[in-house]
Amino acid sequence: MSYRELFISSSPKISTGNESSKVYIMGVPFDFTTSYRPGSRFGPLAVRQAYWNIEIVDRKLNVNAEKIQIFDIGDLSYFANSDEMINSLSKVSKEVFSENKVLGTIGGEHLITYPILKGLKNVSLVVFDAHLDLRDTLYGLKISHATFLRRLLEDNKSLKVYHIGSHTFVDEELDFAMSHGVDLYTYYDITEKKIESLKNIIRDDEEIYVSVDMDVLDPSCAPGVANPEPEGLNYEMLFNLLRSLKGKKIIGFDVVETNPLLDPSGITSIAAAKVLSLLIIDSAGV
Ligand SMILES: [Mn+2]
Repeated sequence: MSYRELFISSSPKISTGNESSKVYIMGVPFDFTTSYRPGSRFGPLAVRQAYWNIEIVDRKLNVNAEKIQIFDIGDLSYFANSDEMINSLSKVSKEVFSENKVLGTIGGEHLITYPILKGLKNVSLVVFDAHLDLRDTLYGLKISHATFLRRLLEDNKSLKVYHIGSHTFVDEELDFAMSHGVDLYTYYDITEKKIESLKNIIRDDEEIYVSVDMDVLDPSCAPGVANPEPEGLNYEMLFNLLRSLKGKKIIGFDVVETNPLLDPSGITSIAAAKVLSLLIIDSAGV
């Protein structure tokens, strides 16, 4: 029996293809360490529902994501605490990567990126996030959605990180980022230097994993997140930066922190579905 069969539940899917698809999608309905406003465990279902119902044709890239074969393997279901989530998700993601598939994950809180990245070597991480998630602890927790990136950089000192769109972090996090070689493009760098593309920032032959925390968007664009921080990228800025990753070697991606309980109009889930569609287009090699 494979780990997929052991740890994954069946739930509404967004598959357009079968197991031979290059891009696999999964959900991780986990929000146990969320410090402020829990509810992102309901993200995978809401983002899938939005994905089914919006137009996923991108006219700027001129690609219809509906025509791209993706295979949705379901939701991670076997965990009662953070350690169990980390254990089962690292096994499942390792298994999917070993089959040379691109793994796209719908969260859930940002801690889910930790087990996925932990097992990867020679892969750079591209993070879009209002926060740095580089605290040593948050409310006493070492393993949390506010510390995941610090734990990753402690585990793997050579991990290359491109961090895009942050605008709220404490000095401790900034010091850690600087001393660990994080390539930081804050929201203010992006607006003041008018950075619209990552084409010349990331090499074409560099394998990358892309993680999008929906709170990188201004809360007026994405109110349904666990930790909204006023100010941030607008849709056009985020989508253009994501479009600029087309042609890069994307081996996996995630879209995290969507909280449908705080999203009465559904706009955050809809924006997350658009982000998902762009990442599918970028990574499918079409
Ligand atoms: Mn964040």
